[in-house]
Amino acid sequence: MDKNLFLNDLKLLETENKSAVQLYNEISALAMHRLQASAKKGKCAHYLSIEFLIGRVFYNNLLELGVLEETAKILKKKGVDISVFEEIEDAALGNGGLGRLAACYLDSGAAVGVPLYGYGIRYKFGLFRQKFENGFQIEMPDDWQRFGDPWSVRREHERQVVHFADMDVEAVPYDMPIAGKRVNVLRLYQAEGSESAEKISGVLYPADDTEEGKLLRIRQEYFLSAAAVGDIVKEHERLHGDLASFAQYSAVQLNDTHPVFAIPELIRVLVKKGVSYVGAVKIAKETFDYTNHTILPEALECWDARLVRKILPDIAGILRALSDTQARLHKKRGYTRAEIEQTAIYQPKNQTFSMANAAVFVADKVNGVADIHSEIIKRKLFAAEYRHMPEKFTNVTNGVAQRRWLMLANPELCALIDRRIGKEWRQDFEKLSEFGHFICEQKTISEFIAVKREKKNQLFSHIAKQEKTQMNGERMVYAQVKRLHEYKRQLMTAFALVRLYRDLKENKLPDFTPSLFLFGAKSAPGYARAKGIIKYINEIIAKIDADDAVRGRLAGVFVTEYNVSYAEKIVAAADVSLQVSTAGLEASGTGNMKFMMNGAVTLGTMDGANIEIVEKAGEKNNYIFGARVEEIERLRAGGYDPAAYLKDHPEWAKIAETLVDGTYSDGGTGIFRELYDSLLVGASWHKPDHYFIFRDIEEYYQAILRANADYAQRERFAEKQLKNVANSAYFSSDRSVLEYADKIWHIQKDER
Ligand code: 26Q
Repeated sequence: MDKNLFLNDLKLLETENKSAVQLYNEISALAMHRLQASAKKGKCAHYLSIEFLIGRVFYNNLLELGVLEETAKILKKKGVDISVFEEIEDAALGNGGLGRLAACYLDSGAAVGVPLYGYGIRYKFGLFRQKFENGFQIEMPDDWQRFGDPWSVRREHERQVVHFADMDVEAVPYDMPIAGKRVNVLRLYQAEGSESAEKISGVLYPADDTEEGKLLRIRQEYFLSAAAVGDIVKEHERLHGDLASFAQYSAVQLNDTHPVFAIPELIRVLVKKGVSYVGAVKIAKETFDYTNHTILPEALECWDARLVRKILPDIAGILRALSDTQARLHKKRGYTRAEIEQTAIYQPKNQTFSMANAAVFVADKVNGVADIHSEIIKRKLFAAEYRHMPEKFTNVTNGVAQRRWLMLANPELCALIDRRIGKEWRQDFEKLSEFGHFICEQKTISEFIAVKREKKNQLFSHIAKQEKTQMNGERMVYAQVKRLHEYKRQLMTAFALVRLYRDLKENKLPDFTPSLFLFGAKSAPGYARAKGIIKYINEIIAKIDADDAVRGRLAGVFVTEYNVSYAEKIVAAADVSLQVSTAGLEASGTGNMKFMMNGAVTLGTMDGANIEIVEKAGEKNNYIFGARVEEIERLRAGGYDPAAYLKDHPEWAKIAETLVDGTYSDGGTGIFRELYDSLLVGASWHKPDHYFIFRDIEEYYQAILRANADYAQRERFAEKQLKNVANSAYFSSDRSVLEYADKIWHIQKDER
């Protein structure tokens, strides 16, 4: 883009008497007008994802275009503060890590010059907006388009028809340019044509507890897959003609199993165009790669074959054929009968299609998202495939876009880094490590402490506005912000908070540094226990807040409507990043990286990317506690008994009792009792304390206290924090995307 053309347009823009929304739309349009997608040369990668958690694009795009500062200046001259656009909502077409990762990867692909194209669904409603009523989560629809969608272009003439047995659906693409060294495109499809067609792009993850819900989910997944495959094939034919060369020009990354219908769909399309079935399978095998993001059994998709057959008979047929092909091949390769059963795409026992097995069978490369996770995949989840085809498996540790998560989120810290090492690191993030030479300097330390104070003040004034809670800047800030899930163990933090409250009240912690525990999380609407945990935390916070004797030393805030923009403020302000999942269960985590970059120490378990964070920044600069994955596996196999731990630690037993002894009220819903039972009796199909809270809680509490005591020596603590900043370069998604390009897609980046 020619920056000057844009800036000239901007200078001519009339701003008087225009609302923020109007200006937002007009300025965005000026930038869009000057943006043109880069030409496709050579091989391209396509990233298929059911979620894209883009967040606010306005500032990010201007930053990527290199005009953010100038724009702010020009607007200021016209009397407009650029921060007015913060009132425009984020596009939350995703719910967590997997969707945010997709957004960071697109950002990085463009920034480093890798031709990487996103394909997703343009949901009418994003992830619900959250409110609390009496401490309970309330969900409201997120009509994100009400401010307009100036960063997308509807491509009317590139619409396609997606066929289901009972209806045809129009897939209309909306293109969002992703600017950087090159301009890539995120193409989101909207379903049109009839009322039932429109439902397909209605909401993210519709409830699937009924047959109708399951069918809708299958329709969504196929809709995305078919539209993307149709588009990629058409583009290939336009640019290269011959389908035999398809895989030479296209890599398709399956972001978890949701877009796995793209596999049978590509085979279907190729066969229809005259390629043999065997030839089509071969092309598919060279085209697809698969990233796994979770090992939780309940998240591994298995679709009822009957349902797939009902609305997608051809696709069901191809999946069956593929499963037969697979069985023959595996037999030939010497898989045992048990291995053949485990890896089978079609599972005859329950008549389902295992989408993960389809992905693993066809994918050229299968990767996990952090070292430990990739090892678990090889050792456990896909052990049989790994035994026979070890070369298929690889790791790419996740990363995050430093442009959003450091440069936009924390310009104050960036300015400090600039003052020490110049500005080059902004283009070449690895250079950030040079900052390491300066972090023991008194001057750097005091400036860093001032930056943290400033970021806390900014966060606290935002919190004051949003949550009507006052806070001052002289507090240590512990933060746990992420999706609400039992394995992430927000409940364990809640117990620790109750303990802190009690110990402070009984004056057992005379030297405790005043602290804030910050929570942010949305619970899936149908996930009762997760919602119970939110209510429990809100009850605890309310009790502390009402207690004059403790309030000054301990506070909690559960922010409402936690989203990408809130996260930007929280990661910049926090001192301690709480990453306390049961070892082995958090595939990677990416919030942990965002906090690290901004100078929070990690207080967490040896899980996901925490391990690599600690490896880079040093264990002594972070706070590691809890059972390692080997111990968890032993406990799981050998009859873990939470009651035994509680016998040794009666104080924790008493705290667990607060779920049922009337200390906190669940408003008569019975959900606290259900949580209590899940820990001590076992509930649903799980054994008691399935996530090993009582194994880890005492160590967790001690780690919280250790960090708190260390913080009293503010400058020593700041050094630890700075060590984390200086060693965070590895966690840039620029590095991740280049690894994908190199190891998995075999794509060159643009050399310009
Ligand atoms: C599956 C079946 C039925 C219904 C829903 C799902 C489902 C939906 C969403 C399964 C998984 C997800 C999302 C998973 C996710 O966000 N995983 C996170 O991915 C991040 C990026 O790799 C990691 O950093 C996190 O550790 C991982 O939890």
